[in-house]
Amino acid sequence: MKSIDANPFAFTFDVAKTALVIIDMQRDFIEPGGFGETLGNDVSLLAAIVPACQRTLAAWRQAGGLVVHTREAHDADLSDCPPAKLNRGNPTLRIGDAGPMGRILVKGEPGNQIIEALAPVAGEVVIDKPGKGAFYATGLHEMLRQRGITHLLFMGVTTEVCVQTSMREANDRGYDSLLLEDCTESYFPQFKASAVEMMRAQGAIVGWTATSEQLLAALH
Ligand code: C5J
Repeated sequence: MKSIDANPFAFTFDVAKTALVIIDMQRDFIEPGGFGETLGNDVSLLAAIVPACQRTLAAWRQAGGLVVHTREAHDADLSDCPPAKLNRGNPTLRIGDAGPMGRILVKGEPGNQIIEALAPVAGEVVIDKPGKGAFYATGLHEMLRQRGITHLLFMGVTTEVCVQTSMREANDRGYDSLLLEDCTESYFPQFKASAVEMMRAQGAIVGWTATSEQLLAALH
């Protein structure tokens, strides 16, 4: 068993029963010309976490733990994108529109691929999710249960949207989850800070938080 002096108290886990879940580190959110930028955001804020994510992924692979990558992705006919999501807000390009990296948030398009630095390797799980949460309409829970996974380590973007939603979904399904604070980011720094605080408040009401350095130290 491994233990991290996490916030608000120690997080103890068995690597064999733990998955690293990397939320939506896809070009759509991290690179210019994707969905994130069409919503008016500065994507360089998110790109800044890539080195810490890379170090963590490399250490987790070395430890032999399960890796799950997610992508926010829709079918080409958008039949899995409800009008409420499609028509929300006032982006310069909507989901399904053609952008500089192909159709926005559509499966198989260049912009929908996980960034090169964190590209999945053979044996890792890749989940395409139509919602913000990784458990909605994906089969993720069943796959994790089949593999005996009880604990989840989260990183990815954005902290208060897809990461937080996925951690809350995981919590309600009985997983113990830890968020790696320096491996997650928001287009709004104050939203990240609040999301981190609220998830670990009230005795880890949603889950724990720690730094990637603490995880790496525990894995040695
Ligand atoms: C958003 C995400 N923010 N991956 N998606 O729309 O957080």
